[in-house]
Amino acid sequence: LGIACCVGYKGYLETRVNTPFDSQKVVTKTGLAVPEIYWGSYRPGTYFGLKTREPYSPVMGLMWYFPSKLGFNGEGIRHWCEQGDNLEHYAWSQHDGKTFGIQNIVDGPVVFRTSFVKRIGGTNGGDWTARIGVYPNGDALEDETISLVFYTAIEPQTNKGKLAPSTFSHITGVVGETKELGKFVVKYHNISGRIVRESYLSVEAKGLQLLKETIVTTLRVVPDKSTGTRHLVLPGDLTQFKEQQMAPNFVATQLEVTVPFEMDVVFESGSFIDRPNTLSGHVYERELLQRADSFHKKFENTFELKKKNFTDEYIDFAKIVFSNLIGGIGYFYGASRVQSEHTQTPVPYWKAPLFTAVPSRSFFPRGFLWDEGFHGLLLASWDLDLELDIMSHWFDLMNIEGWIPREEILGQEALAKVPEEFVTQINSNANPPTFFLTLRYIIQNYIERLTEEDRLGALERLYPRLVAWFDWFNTTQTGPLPGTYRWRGRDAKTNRELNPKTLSSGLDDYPRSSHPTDDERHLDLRCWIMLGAGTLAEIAKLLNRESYKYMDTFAYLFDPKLLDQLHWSEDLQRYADYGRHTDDVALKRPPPPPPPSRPSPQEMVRVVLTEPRDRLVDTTFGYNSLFPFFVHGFSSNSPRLLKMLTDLRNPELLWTKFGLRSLAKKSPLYNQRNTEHDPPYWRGNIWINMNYLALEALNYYRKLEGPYQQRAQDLYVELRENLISNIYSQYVKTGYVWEHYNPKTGKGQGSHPFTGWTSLVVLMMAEKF
Ligand code: 6A9
Repeated sequence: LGIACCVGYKGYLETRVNTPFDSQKVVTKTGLAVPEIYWGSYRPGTYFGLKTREPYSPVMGLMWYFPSKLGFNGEGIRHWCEQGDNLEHYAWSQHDGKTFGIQNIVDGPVVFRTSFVKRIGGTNGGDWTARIGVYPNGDALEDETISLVFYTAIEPQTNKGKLAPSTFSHITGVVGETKELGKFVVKYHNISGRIVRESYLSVEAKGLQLLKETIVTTLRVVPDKSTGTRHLVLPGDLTQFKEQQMAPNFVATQLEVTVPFEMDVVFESGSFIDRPNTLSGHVYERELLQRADSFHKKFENTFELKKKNFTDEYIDFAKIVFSNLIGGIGYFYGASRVQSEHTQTPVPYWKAPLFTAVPSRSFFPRGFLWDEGFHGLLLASWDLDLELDIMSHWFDLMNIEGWIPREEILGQEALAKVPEEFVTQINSNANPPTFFLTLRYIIQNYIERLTEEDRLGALERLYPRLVAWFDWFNTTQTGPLPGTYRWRGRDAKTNRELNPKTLSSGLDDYPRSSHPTDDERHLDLRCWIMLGAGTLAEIAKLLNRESYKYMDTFAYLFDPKLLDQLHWSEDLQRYADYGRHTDDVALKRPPPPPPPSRPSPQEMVRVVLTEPRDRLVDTTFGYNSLFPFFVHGFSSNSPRLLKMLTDLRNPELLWTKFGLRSLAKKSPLYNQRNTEHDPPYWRGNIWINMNYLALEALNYYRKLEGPYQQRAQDLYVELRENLISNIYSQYVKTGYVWEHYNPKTGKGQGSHPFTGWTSLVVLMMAEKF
C-alpha cells in the first residue's frame, strides 16, 4: 500500500507542472465568434503576413528579392524579419489593431508600402485585401527588376484544409478551403506597373518554418537566349509525381516586376455572397483613407499629442512606434516545453493559443510575460477589450500551481527562431508580475470603461487566477525571514559567470550577490509583491470580494521600518539586496594545460579574490535600488524620498542626458562582461521600461503635496525631456527604436526594431501613467 501510494504521489507531483489551472477559462469568445479580429497581421515575425485567430490557420505572406542579387542558398530573399537583412527601416505607420494597417519598408533601392483593409461579411470571418506597392527609393532603378512572392500555406493539422492554384484575371491565385473559413479564394490584381514575368509554385512544403527554403530549392534558372541573360522562375505544379498525387499545402505566386509597381491581393470568403463590390483599386483606396482618418482622430483623442504641442514630426514618430507595437500583435498556438523538479526531463505543456504583442519583430517575435504587462499600458489606452483579451490569454496559460511560463515559444515558426538551450521553461522561476501594473493603470485611468458589464465579466473570470498567481509568488518566491523574497533560478555552482544571472527578475545580468544562496533577499521582487498585493486588494474591492488579506499583506510590506531593517544600508544610505557577497571577483583565462596535451584556448572563468560574506550588496547602485521609489514606498515628507530624488539627479550615479542608466558608473560591475561571450546588458545601458517606472513615480510625487514636490516636478520635466528627445533623435538617425540606449552616447543598441516597452515613449509624451 505504501509503495502504491508513493508511486501515485510521485505521478501526481510530476504532472502538476503541465496541468492547467482548475477554473473556468478566461477567454470565452475567440475564433469566428469575434469576427472583427478574426483576420489580422498576426505573424509579427514576418515582414508582411496574415492569418486568423485559429490554432491552425492558413498563413499568407510576402517574400521578395532582387533577382540580380540573389545569393547562394537564397541569400537576399526577404521573408522573416531579420536584423541581418539590414533594412533601413520597417514599421507599421498606422494600425488600429482591428480593421487595417499601413506599413513602410525601406530596402536599399526600393520602398515598400504594404497595407491591408478588412471587410466583415458572411459567416466565415469576412474578406480582406492587401495592397503591395513597391516604389523607387530616390533615384529610379534602371532595368532592375524585383521579384515578389506572395503565398498561402496550411499545416497538416489544419481542419479540413485544402489548397490549389487557380488562375483568375491572368495571374495564378489560390482556391482553398478549411472548416472554419469554408471556401475561399486569393486573387491578384495588377493595379499599376509592369509584370515582366509570372510563375507559380504548388507543392507540399515540409513545414511552416521552411517556406523560404522551399522557394529557394524549387526556383529554376531559365536561360533567355535572345538576351543572353537568365531568369529565376517558380516551377509550377510539383504535386504530381508518377502516379502518386500529393496535396499541395503551399501555393506561391511570383511576379517579377519593374518599379514602381502596385498590386492588390484580394481574399474573398465564399460565404460572403452579398459583397457590394470587389475590395480593390479605388474602392480599396477609399476604404483605406477612411480608416486612416479615423485612426488619426482616435490617436489624438487617446494621447492628445497635438494638444500638448508636439510637432507633426514627433506625432508621426509616436504613431509609428505605437502602430508597430499594436501591429506586432501575434496569434500563436502550440505547447511550451516545461520542467519541474519532479520531472526527469522537460515535458510538453498543454497546447494552447496565445494572443500577445511581442518585444521585437526581428529578434524575439514571441510573447514574454513581463514585457507584456508593459505593452498592456499602451494597448489598454487604445482598446481596453483588446488588452483584456490579451491578458485573458496569458492567464489561461496558468498551471494548477499558479505559475505562468515566462517565455512563450509556441508553434513551428516561433520554435525555429530559438536556440535549443533557451526553450525549456522551469516552473520554479518567476518573472515580474507586471500585469498588476497593467491592471493598476486600467483602474486608475479607465475605471468607468472597466466597470461595464462584459468587462467586469472578464475580470470576474480572471480573479481566481490573479489570486492564484499572487499566492504563487507569495509562497514560492519567499525568503527565510518574514517579508523577504528571492528570485529562483540563479546558478550557484557556475564559475563561468562574473555574477550569476537572474533571468527570472527580467534584469538578467544586473549584479546581485556574488554567491547565490537560499538566504539572499531581492529588493525588486519584494517591491513587485507589494505592488501586486495593493492592486489585488483594489480589484477585490471592485468585485465585492474580501480584500483585507491583500490589504494586510500590502500594509505589512509597506512598513518603512521593516523595509529598512531588511534592505537599507546605513553606511551607504541606499537600498540594496542582501546576500553572500564579495565585490572582489574577476574573469581570468586559466593557464594552458601542460604539454603534451594540445593547448586549446580555454574559456575564461571567474576567480574570487576575497571570500564572500553575508552582507548588503550595497556597493551596487542601479535600477534595483530604485524599486521602493517605483512602488511609491515613501511618504511625502520622508527623508528617504529626498535622498532618492537627490541620487536620481546625480550624474555620477544614474543620471545621463538620455535617461537613467541601469547601473551607477561607480558600481563594481558597471559595464563589465558577464562571460567573455556576454557583453554587459543591464550593467549601464538605458532601458525604457525602468525609466517609465521612474517617470511614473516622479509624476506621483510631483502631485503629492509635500516638501519635495517641486524637486520631483523638476526632475520629472527634465527626465521626460531627455528620454523623449533621445529616443526620437535615434529613430530619426537610424530608422528604428531600440532595445536599450548607450549611457555615454545615447545610441540605440541591441535588438531593433524594439517596439516592445520602448514604445512606452508614447505614454511619456502623452503623460499617461
Ligand atoms: C534568446 C536568442 C535569434 C531580455 O524582451 C524580452 C526579454 C526581456 O524580457 C528581458 O527582460 N529580453 C531582457 O533582459 C530579450 C530576451 C531574448 C532571449 C532570446 C534567444 C534568439 O536568437
